[in-house]
Amino acid sequence: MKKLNVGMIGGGFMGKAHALAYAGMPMFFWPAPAIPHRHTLVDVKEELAKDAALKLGFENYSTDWRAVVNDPDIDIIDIVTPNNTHAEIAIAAAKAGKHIISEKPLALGAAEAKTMLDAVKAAGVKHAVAFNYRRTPAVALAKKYIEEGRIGKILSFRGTYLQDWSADPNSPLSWRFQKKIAGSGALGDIGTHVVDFARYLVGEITDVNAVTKTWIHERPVQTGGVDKLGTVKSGADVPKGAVDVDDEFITLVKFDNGAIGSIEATRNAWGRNNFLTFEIHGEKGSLYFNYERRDELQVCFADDPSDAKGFRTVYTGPATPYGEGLWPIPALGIGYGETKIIETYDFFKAIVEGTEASPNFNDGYRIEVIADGILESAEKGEWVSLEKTAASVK
Ligand code: NAI
Ligand code: SOE
Repeated sequence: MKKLNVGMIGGGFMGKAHALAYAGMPMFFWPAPAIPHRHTLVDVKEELAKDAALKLGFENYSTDWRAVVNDPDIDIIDIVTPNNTHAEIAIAAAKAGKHIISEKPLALGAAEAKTMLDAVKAAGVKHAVAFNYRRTPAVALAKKYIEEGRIGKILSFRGTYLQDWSADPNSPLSWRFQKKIAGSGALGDIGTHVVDFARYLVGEITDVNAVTKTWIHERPVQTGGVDKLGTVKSGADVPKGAVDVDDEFITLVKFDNGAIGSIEATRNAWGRNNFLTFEIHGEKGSLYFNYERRDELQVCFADDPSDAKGFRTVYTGPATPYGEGLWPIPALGIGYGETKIIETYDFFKAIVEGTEASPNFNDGYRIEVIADGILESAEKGEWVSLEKTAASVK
């Protein structure tokens, strides 16, 4: 069976998730399209790279991503580093003829994302952006129902992504609060996952009207190289650094097919952990999903008998999307790891079969256009047409 050698750049939180997926993919989806070989892991310091390679099962380690990108033995470059590094690594990898999967958000903004899209198109390599939540079987089931016309023409989409890991002002100044590294705040970090749902399930977004807020303007500076998100609280005596991104945004949206909706995200919602949800209303029914109960899709069909009409729960399992590879009976439990395993399976299939991966850098670019539009709208206090935003990207 064909083997594809992976060079993974970054050995943090997402490094772990992607490494798990490389190990697990053939165990779930057999015969696998190709066997992922964890060839080389790169991180910024030798001790980080060596430790992560050992922990995550990579054969080699390096501190030089350029050398790995240009290594003729490497087939795939996997970018799991902070957002400000995605473009430089992806463009070099495309020039070296490597297939690329990049974590989200694709870039710091639409202009940078466009340079990445142009590079992969020119090189003719396969490219994917890691919006893995759409790989949750219940989300893929919602897509199937929509495509089958089970809820009819879509009228509206309401999407949220609410977390609380940074609601405490003493949680550290992660790179996620620094514009030069993250690009934006809750918008790029978690809001883009909801935008991906909206585009995947409903269609292209054409107009936005948004507000953004920064609630906590400074946070304790972290010591040590490894990002701790909200997990380590600091005392009052720790030096503070400025937050220059949004903590929260809410936007109205219009879709090109006439549907309307709203999208919101915050990391300051006490009690909400990974409250990634959507509710979709169509002319013939409604669908509701909440990632915190990710084995379930809530459905209501207008033609259900009137004495039994109302939301009911469909549990995902062997009969629902990706069920053939997952667990043998419904509701055994889908986890974050399985979404990454499915993402890897789909990406490897695209490479081996020569098809377009999805979501890919074009989707990543469009999502950056929408994110830029949201920031512009919040600043101007008015509706923004995304065609104009896209047209202004050189
Ligand atoms: P992290 O901070 O935990 O890990 C990043 C790693 O990259 C660190 O080990 C760091 O030392 C390393 N690194 C930084 N610059 C580097 C360079 N130039 N060369 C080599 N290594 C470098 O960050 P995390 O949480 O893993 O995030 C990485 C990316 O994944 C981000 O773009 C983030 O938005 C995305 N992400 C996506 C998630 C999803 O659900 N799809 C979940 C969490 C993060
Ligand atoms: C932090 O908000 C984070 O790790 C995001 O970066 C991820 O994209 C999300 O999936 C989980 O939360």
